[in-house]
Amino acid sequence: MKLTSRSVSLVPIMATALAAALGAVLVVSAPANAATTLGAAAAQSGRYFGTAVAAGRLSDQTYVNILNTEFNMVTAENEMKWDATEPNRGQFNYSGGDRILNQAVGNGSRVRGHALLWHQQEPGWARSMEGSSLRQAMINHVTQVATHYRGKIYAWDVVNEAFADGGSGGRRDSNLQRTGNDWIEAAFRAARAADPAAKLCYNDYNTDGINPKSTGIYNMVRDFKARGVPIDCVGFQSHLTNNAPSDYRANLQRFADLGVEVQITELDIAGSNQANAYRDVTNACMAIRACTGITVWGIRDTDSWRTGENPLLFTGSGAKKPAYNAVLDALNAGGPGPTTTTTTTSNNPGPGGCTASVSLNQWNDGFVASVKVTAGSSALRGWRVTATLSNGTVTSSWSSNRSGNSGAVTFTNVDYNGSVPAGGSTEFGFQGTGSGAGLNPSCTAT
Ligand code: G2I
Repeated sequence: MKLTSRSVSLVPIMATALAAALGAVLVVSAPANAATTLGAAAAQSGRYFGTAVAAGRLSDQTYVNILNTEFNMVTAENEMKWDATEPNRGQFNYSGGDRILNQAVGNGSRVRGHALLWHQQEPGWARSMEGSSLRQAMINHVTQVATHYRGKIYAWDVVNEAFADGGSGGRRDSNLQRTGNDWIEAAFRAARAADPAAKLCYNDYNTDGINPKSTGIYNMVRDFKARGVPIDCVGFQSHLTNNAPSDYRANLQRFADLGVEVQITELDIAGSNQANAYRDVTNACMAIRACTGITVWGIRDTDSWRTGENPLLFTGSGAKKPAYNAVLDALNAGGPGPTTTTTTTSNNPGPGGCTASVSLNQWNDGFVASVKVTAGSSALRGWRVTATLSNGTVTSSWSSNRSGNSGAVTFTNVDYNGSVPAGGSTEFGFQGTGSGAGLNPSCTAT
């Protein structure tokens, strides 16, 4: 049986509440019945543990046994990329991606989509394109693929590896980039429109510490948040050798502080310090509530793209390596992940009215709230949402004008999201310190 985050995530909360009620000091110790698989161990704190999967290996029994036992998130290693899904312009092929998705779903796992746009593994027809025709083809690709998988993907890597290595902190040159600097936000908006339920991530490598490249991405995410471009998560690939950078955790934390989830998306670690480095990376994720999960880039060393470097958790014959035990122990000892609650308040939803619902990510001393404003049976020309913070303070907000930062806080539309068609919706958000409990949003058409 798989543990679900819902069934287990209450345990630490109840323990904390009990300790608080008794005025006791909460002694944290390893759970008496530590989980024995990576997925179950991660689920104890509301997180996932995933792997990249290659469709061609799904007929290998050793591979499938480990996959089904240990992991509860799956990424298609190549099968959802542009060259695989749209080999000819306008002709889509989902066979490999569907095979991986169906296998995962049949096993109760969720799926990370990888990757809608990447300058590598563009199909030949797109590689030879530029300018506005490429922009059109690229947006069509995002729309078609995200629509095909609508409602089935936990998070999409919407754009992969768009930043340059080295000290510039800027974008990498590619035909995608040459269509205009706004290509990334255009892709995110198209993905959101096609699959509103999927979390939308930007994913890259060599971003594992605080460096010019990760800072360039940080600035982009901050700008997206400020302007209401829909981005929910940042993926840190973490293809490492020997050690994670010493500021690995601090780097994840600064992104989390922008109000996005952070995910470790393609972890593999070569070198003699492997087990320790895997432990450090896992501990870093466990220490950040907005770090929702870890994905390793393959199961056995022989499945790795890093041929001969043995960077994974299982040997070629499928035995658990010391790095496996290091990760399992760190997951079992892990701190709490995000608790997400969704509340909907429906007031005056009829003609001229609107409803507001809030999805709240709460951790010890802070929260991120995403609020969805939905129009009633007639279109909105403007809206106002009031939410109550009895024990928290708003530190920043996006896609809205705000008045106040505690008590009854009012948010109104900005110029680009005031018009909402009948039955349609738009989102804004805010983050703060303290508790976001009991926000109880109410919406009024203006
Ligand atoms: O390069 C490592 C990863 C870096 N981040 C993005 C990931 O998508 C990327 O994954 C790798 C896959 O692990 C490889 O399996 O992406 C490579 C492509 O750049 C994948 O390699 C390709 C080979 O280049 C092709 O020749 C081969 O047909 O794998 C294909 C399928 O086996």
